[in-house]
Amino acid sequence: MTYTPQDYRNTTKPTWCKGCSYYGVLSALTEVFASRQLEPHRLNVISGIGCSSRMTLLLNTFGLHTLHGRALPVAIGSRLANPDLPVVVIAGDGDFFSIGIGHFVHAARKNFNMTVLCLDNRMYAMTKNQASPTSPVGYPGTLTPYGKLSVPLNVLEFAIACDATFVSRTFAGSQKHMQETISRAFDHNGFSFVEVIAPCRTFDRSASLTSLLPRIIDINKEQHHNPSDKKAALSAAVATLDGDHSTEKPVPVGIFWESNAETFEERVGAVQVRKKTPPDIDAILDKFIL
Ligand SMILES: Cc1ncc(C[n+]2csc(CCOP(=O)(O)OP(=O)(O)O)c2C)c(N)n1
Ligand code: SF4
Ligand SMILES: [Mg+2]
Repeated sequence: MTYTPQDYRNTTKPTWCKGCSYYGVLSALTEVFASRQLEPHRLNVISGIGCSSRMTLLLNTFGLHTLHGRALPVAIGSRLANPDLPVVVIAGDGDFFSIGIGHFVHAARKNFNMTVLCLDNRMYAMTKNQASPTSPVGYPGTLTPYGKLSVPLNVLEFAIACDATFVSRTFAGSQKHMQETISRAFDHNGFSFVEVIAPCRTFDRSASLTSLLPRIIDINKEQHHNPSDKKAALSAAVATLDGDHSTEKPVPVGIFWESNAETFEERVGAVQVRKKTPPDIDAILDKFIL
């Protein structure tokens, strides 16, 4: 049997607003799955809570729509229980970088083999427009009537600093770039992070897919950025933070950083080979009895 992108979709109708950036992400994702001819039951797609996290409800794969901020620990559980099952984690900027930021640090640092897509609309959209860690200073969210007071988090710089082994950025208005980037992330053996610039059609009056498109530049093609150079990766990441969708500055996308390192699952496998007999749990527990 040959799988088409449609084979990864179930019959649930999306509840996203008309014109939402996330339709394009769904389409890119199912194209990538079809290009790899993966059987739908051999994929696990895990999300948190938010408009972005509704993605799992629309897919015909295994999936878990978990709690706000908790997609990564559930994904880690899935990887440890069955390392043969590829895991894709999808959530929003609020989910990953506000309530879930601690989980991001540990999952990246330990290099769990998973593809992590942050659909970044620079706000909490599902709860009707609050400032998120990636919103610019002054952002007029519903809980920041005088504008957001803190500076935005540069998620690419942060992911590189957390030792993620693949760090990239793409744009929901460019199907080709999105598919290429998600494919590369999916094939990478280790923690692969993709920030998808995906403006909210309903609440963000400063940007849209159409207004951002002419500002997109591909750092690998147009600036010959070499993703294996960590210093260059960090400075390219720093340069992405324009802080405001309404400026005229270029919006860089591409593969910023890629390196090879042993995954946590591989280390667990090596221990299991070395230590053929399981540990004596009773003996371990006895040590705690006074
Ligand atoms: C523990 C917990 N805290 C808060 C909420 C409320 N809540 C639901 S979605 C959301 C934010 C969504 O923003 P983001 O993750 O960026 O996704 P988006 O809707 O923008 O795609 C919040 C705060 C919740 N569901 N659970
Ligand atoms: S509120 Fe924004 S992010 Fe949520 S579905 Fe509508 S357009 Fe998409
Ligand atoms: Mg968001």
